[in-house]
Amino acid sequence: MNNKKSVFVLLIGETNAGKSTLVNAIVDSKVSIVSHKVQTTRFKVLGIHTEGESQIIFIDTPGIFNPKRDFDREMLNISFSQMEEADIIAVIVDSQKGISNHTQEIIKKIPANKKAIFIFNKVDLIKKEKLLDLLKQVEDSHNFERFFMVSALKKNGLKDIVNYLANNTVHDNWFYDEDQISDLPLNQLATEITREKIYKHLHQELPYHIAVVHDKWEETDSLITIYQTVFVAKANYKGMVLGRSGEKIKQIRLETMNELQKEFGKKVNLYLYVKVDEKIFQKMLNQY
Ligand SMILES: Nc1nc2c(ncn2[C@@H]2O[C@H](COP(=O)(O)OP(=O)(O)OP(=O)(O)O)[C@@H](O)[C@H]2O)c(=O)[nH]1
Ligand SMILES: [Mg+2]
Repeated sequence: MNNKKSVFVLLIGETNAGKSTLVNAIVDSKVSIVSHKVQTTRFKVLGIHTEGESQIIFIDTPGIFNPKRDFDREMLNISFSQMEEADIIAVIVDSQKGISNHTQEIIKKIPANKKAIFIFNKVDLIKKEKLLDLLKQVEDSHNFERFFMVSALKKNGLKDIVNYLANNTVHDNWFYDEDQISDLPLNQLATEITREKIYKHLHQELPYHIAVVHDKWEETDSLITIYQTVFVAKANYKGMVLGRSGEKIKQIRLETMNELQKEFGKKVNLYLYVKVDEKIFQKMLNQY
């Protein structure tokens, strides 16, 4: 095809707004993990959607949280510095939660001449009247090109976003192959899915003191064998991850294997080791 066009779109918004859910829904695959816990996304992930001549490259960022701790401040800086590089900025909010101070802060940081759109997500959870109210609150805050009201979870309204972006490309070439949906290496996708399952099964603060690291990948025609280490920051966390007689880690492993099998279209065997490492928080920061 000769008229290849593309655009880089930075998704930015508070943690839990549904950024990763939206990217996954548009590219129709899991490229970024999702959970109901805050700060699920830890590093930027690309979700690539190519349709006809247009390639839309979404940059899914770690959500903005209360930047009290260094870790959060670090993530916040990453997102803001990316605003300069993106072609279009998409601010996304959880409509049920409304327009918080954090969201106002995000809006203020958008460079004045940068094209931006606003996405009200989770409209499945609220009444229409409330949306008008929310719209009034942000209408005049930046010169937003368009406002979208969607449910990323139910995949409602996403086509409008895709159409708009496909019509607002800025580059005369593609940056990725037509069938590529992410820039995440498969071994990293695998550690991310393990992390997602750990988040799902553990309920305390614990998940933020965890890192999943890829150790080894072995592949034959019919089987992929993956070895990963789950690092926890304190000795007593190890017991929580393992669960009584190892029940919890067993379940985490099974669910991860099932999902990886679907993603890779091949049988997967996963080995998970749990290790204590007090400096894991520092190591996580070094991943960026
Ligand atoms: N009801 C409803 N829930 C949604 C919708 N979109 C996302 N969610 C849920 O909101 C939660 C957070 O979604 P994520 O996609 O992980 O949010 P995020 O903005 O990527 O969060 P961080 O990575 O922490 O910044 C998950 O439990 C999703 O299932 C939606 O349109 N409607
Ligand atoms: Mg996310």
